[in-house]
Formats: sequence, C-alpha cells, structure tokens
Amino acid sequence: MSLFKTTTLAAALTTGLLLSAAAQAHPKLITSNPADGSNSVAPAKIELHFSENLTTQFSGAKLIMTDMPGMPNSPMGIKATISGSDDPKTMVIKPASPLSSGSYKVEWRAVSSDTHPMTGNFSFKVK
Ligand SMILES: [Cu+2]
Repeated sequence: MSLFKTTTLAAALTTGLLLSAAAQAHPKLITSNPADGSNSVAPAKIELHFSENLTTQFSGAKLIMTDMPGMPNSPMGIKATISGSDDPKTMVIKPASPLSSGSYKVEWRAVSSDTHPMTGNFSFKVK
C-alpha cells in the first residue's frame, strides 16, 4: 500500500516535470502593443512579446479588421508585413497602410525550438 503510493507519487512528479519542461518550450504571448482590449490611436506597428525565442520561418500572424464604423461583423484581412525583431522573442506586424478606425484582431502562430506551433489571438480597437 505505502509502496504503491510512493510509486504513484513518483510517477506523478515525473509527469509533472515533463509537462512543465514541454510547456516551457512552447511560446506563450506575454504582452502585446497595442494590448489586448485596448483602444488607442492607430499604431504604426504591432508588437507581440512571447515567452520563448521564435523560429521565424514557421511563426506568423494575420491581422484582421473585424468591425469598421457602420459595418459590424465584416471581417477583412489587412495587408501587413510580419517579421522578427532584434529581440528573438518578439514578432512585429507592420500594416501596409495606416490602420483606420475600427476593431482589429491578431491571430498569431508561434513556433519555438521544439517545432510545435502554438496559436492564439487578441483584439484591439483603433480610435
Ligand atoms: Cu512542444
């Protein structure tokens, strides 16, 4: 009984360690500028700061305008350049032309050294 419990606990600890090691290799979005839920003047660029160094050739993002004044729920892709940065944990989205007033969503895909793609999104508004 007590031996079984010890074994189970050891297995659980090992699994926990493996999971946390894998989780550490998976890029998570820490912050962005503009921030999720923000409402500000049009940014010249959007910066995404991740928890891990990005493998830029497999990472990317889509910028979508989700609402514009008078036209709710009319998603439209926005032309933008996606690139890395001097900081290997940062992804930069540069819209081809200034963002007009409306609501935007960024759908990101981030790949780090272990090649597993992580995805997520956040939204912001431009006044
Ligand atoms: Cu992984």
